[in-house]
Amino acid sequence: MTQITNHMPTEELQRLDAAHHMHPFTTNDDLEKKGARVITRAKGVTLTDSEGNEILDAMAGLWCVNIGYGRDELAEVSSRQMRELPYYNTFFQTTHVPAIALAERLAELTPYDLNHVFFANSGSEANDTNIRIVRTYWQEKGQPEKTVIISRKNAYHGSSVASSALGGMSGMHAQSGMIPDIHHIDQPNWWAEGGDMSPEDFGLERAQQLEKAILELGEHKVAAFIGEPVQGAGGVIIPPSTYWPEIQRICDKYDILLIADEVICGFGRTGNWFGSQTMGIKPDIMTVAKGLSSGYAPISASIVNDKVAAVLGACEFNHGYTYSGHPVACAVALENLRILDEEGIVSHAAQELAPYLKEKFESLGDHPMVGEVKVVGMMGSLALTPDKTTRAKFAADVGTVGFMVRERCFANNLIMRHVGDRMVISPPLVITKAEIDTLIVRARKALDEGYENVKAAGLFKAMS
Ligand code: PXG
Repeated sequence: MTQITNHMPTEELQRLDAAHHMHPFTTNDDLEKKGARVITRAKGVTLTDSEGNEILDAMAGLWCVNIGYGRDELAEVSSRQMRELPYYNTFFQTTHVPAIALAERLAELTPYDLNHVFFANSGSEANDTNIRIVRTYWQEKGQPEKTVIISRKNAYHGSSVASSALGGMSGMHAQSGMIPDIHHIDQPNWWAEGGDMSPEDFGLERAQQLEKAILELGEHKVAAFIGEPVQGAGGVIIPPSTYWPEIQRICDKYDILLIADEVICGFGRTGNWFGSQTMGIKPDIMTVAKGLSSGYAPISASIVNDKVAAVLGACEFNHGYTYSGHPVACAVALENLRILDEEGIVSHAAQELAPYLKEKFESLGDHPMVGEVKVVGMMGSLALTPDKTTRAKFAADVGTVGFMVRERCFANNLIMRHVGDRMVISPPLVITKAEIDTLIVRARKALDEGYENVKAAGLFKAMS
């Protein structure tokens, strides 16, 4: 058996990786030609790769390491918990202290009467749970025909077959098909789809598609609406101010359960503990994951309000995972929440860092290839365009230019993602102002170099 360590040559690690490890959202055969970057260590907001490069991680991993890398406290609680009780389940009338404590803490942290927590291990699993929760809720209320869940195109709710059907990513639908009774309306992406409308009128129009869909499908058939307060994987799409109030009005009017998918927005990302608070939403159900443990352990939850819990609690809920409420993951999450709160990380990010990040990130708006720049709390995006005034798309496949800029980010030791031709950031909430300055310097350099490459490839022109 080969002993594989951090000290092996990068090419050897890449060769073994390409030979045996299938990566998510990757053309795996390509890894044989160009190996994956091997990350070996991380501290604060900085990753180190096997070549010794120090990379500023402006994506907090995959939108999750809110607390930053390298917190010993989390390693210590997990080791303590593993020694004391490494595993026990929460099925069949058993429980344990870490699950009790985390559920109680989440009930306290979440707004309104979101007081009841069902644990899972990933955002996908929690959203699968939500599908079963809302359908069971209406069955138990004697309205079993209410099964349809309305979602949005370009939403991301996970990668399992059910949660990806709930999401609105056509590439995922193409590979696994749909599940019954999911309906998609258009997203509130004004930059790409707003045409000549004002953002406010456009926001209303997109929200009113929900009402149209309810009336078309039949009020008696619609169970719930799901949305990310701010779409993350869709490109950090911050909806116009008119959007969420209208969605809320429609859900209230037709008695439709409202699910806020807070997997990215939760735990300080948007300038409050939850994106629902930033956007003024009052959900019946919240999905949380990622920042719940800052990615140090896999854990997620569906958190439901008193109304939903009262109905669900009366029946046996035929649902659960071996690792629902895993004691080690719960202990890690609890410690993460303690640190986020007691060290004032969420409030400092909201009051001090977010305005600074906004000012600096917006300064990139003068770049010839940058159109809209949007920031909410500690997440932001910029739209690349060949023509700012007309918000034109490039005369190339969507994502070609975004990819070219992302390549230059990588080359400049900055992790900034592209979603199509939008560049997105979501740094750890512990980033310093000096590190934000470094982020901006590297982003501008990547944009400049990307721009030169785009022009050289003859792509700096608008689609006709
Ligand atoms: N909901 C939302 C809003 C998410 O962003 C999930 C659910 C699913 O969570 P899990 O833990 O099952 O992955 C997510 C996940 C990207 C990217 O490329 C985004 C996510 C995951 C992987 C990649 O932006 N979001």
